[in-house]
Amino acid sequence: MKMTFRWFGENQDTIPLSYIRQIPGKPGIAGALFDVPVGEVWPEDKISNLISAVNKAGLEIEVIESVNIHDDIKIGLPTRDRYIDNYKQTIRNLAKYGIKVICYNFMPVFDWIRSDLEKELDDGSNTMSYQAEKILAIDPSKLAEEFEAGSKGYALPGWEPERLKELKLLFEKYKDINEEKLLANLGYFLNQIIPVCEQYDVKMAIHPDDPPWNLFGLPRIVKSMESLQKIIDLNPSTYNGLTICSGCLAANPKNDVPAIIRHFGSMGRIHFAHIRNIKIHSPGHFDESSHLSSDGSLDMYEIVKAYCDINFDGYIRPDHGRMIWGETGRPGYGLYDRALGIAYLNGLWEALTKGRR
Ligand code: DNO
Repeated sequence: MKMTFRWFGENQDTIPLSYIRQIPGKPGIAGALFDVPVGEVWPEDKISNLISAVNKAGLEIEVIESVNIHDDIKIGLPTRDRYIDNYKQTIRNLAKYGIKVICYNFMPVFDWIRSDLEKELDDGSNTMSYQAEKILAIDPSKLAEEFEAGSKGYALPGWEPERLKELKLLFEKYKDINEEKLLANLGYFLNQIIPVCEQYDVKMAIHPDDPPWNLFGLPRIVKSMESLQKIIDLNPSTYNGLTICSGCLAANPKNDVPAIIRHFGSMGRIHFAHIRNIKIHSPGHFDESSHLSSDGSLDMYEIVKAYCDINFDGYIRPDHGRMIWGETGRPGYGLYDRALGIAYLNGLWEALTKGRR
């Protein structure tokens, strides 16, 4: 496996690349451009600046998280073809600079959702939390404002203000979209772009819906073993692959994450792994815990073992971390707890791989 660390760019991240360089094992970067509107082509000069900043710090970048998908593609509007053409050009541009994997998601309107961005835990750290009653009590048209207020000025991934200011209109556009239509629109998109991915050797890795259930009357289609299988079946190429996010999928306790990893991993369809732990208090109520098994509800040993057993050689990253030791920054994306996550995951990996000999 190839360890990575998510970084938001020079003017967007509180963490300098020189600090990431000091994390044991020198992780690669999972990066993105955050100043290109969703749907537009990522310009070569901006890609080149990102890559050179990372390389100058002595690090590599081969994964992009995310190139987001324009809503017209998800809704299946006639205008989608223009956005799909743009997406193809972005793939070509990224390939030119050595990018191997693109993580993306297909969630309508909202990306990941939490009811609290800085819940205080017993140990005094802060974390992100989800409580179904709180979410259901929120008017979805206000959710974007709440996220903006809670983010303390940090742009949150997938919560682009320019897109979300038209929320009512966006909801209106999705009114006839059910799970079947959304899946068909994903199939249309994949069948258009996968030949370009094959030609340019860039693998697509769809991220699960977070949380993995439908919300606000909007359909979600990336949430279980069965739904992941339907996506794999849309296009037979290995370039049509998955990001397996343990914390996302496990929010539904019916999802057996190690079994999902073994199933799709042995087919060579997992290209990116997000590993984090959550503490499930009751159905629909969880906090993001430290990565350690005993701090949450997931067995991280079993999860990492599943990746080891399939000889996973794709990219991995620790996922969200808590805010600890007084750190402040973009919720979920501080340095300390994620660096601890890396040290722990590397430890599990070393023990598992050496123990196998
Ligand atoms: C949140 C992230 C998501 C994820 C996208 C992938 O912190 O897990 O924004 O990057 O859904 O496209």
